[in-house]
Amino acid sequence: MKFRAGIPSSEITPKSVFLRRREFMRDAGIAAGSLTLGMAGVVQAAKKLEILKKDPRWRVNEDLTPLKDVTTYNNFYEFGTSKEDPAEYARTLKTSPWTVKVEGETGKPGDYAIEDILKPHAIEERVYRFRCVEGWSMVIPWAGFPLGDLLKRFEPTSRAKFVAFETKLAPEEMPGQKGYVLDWPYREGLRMDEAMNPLTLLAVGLYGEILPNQNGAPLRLVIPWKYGFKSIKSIVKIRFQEKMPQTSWSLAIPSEYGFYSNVNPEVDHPRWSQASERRIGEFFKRKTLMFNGYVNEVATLYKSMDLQKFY
Ligand SMILES: Nc1nc2c(c(=O)[nH]1)N[C@H]1C(S)=C(S)[C@@H](COP(=O)(O)O)O[C@H]1N2
Ligand SMILES: [Mo]
Repeated sequence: MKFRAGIPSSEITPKSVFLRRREFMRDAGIAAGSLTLGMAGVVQAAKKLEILKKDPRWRVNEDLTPLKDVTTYNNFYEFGTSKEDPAEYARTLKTSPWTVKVEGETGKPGDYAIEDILKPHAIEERVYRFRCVEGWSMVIPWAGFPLGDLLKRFEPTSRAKFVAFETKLAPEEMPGQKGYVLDWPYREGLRMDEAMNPLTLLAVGLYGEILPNQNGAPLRLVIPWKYGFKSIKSIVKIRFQEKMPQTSWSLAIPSEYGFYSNVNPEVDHPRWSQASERRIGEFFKRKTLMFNGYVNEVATLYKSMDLQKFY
């Protein structure tokens, strides 16, 4: 079944769906920061996304975290290390034009314009739990499509065991990159089977709108069974490789952040417990769920692994 944000499919003709997708394609290529209205105050115009699918299978039945919190309480160290920094500073990130380099063990290496990346994919809305390693969590209605659907198009070779991702490197646009907080650019990676898992989302929006810069425009991962830092923002590179990729946080502090980083209430962070979390907007803590509640979807990926060791 297809839905346009809140409107049943019976009310939209295939043609209007097509036209609105074209509109999205155009809009998605426009930097949120360039859609400014007014003068000094810089008001960002929200850009509506065409949501074509809302499958109940991918929708957590819990209260959504308010849009305001999702877009003003962020981690995006390229713009500073405090939660308020990204909302305040991320407008300087230029998201158009945007090119993604695809390289390594792939039959289709090259530089792909974001329009070409997005073209064949229907945008769906998925409501996922999102758990930061620091102990807070949210419930966010993302808009995007399964990462695996994109990766298949690049025809990974049999040697592609992992896939690595990089965020844009542009210190003039991302002032945090002028300082050494992490070894820039921000890097992340997944094992191929994790990347192909249908839960793994490539997001282009949230709350029915194009991603605000602070949430990782124009393209970011959302891997809901892993701690938030795996969900890399503003992606410009995808590399298929045989070796396990280096990742920013495990490079920075290997004893605290591993490659897998699956949400696991039984494996504590060396400096704090991971058994519970604070859902943004709630007063009492709640218990953290194994794989953030996605056991049915992902437990088989790790069935023969010692999760204390492969944290
Ligand atoms: N490039 C980049 N991606 C990043 C980060 C970052 O600092 N830089 N922070 C990560 C962390 S720690 C979290 S919790 C999530 C936060 O995503 P949100 O701000 O959209 O909630 O983004 C992740 N992706
Ligand atoms: Mo995080």
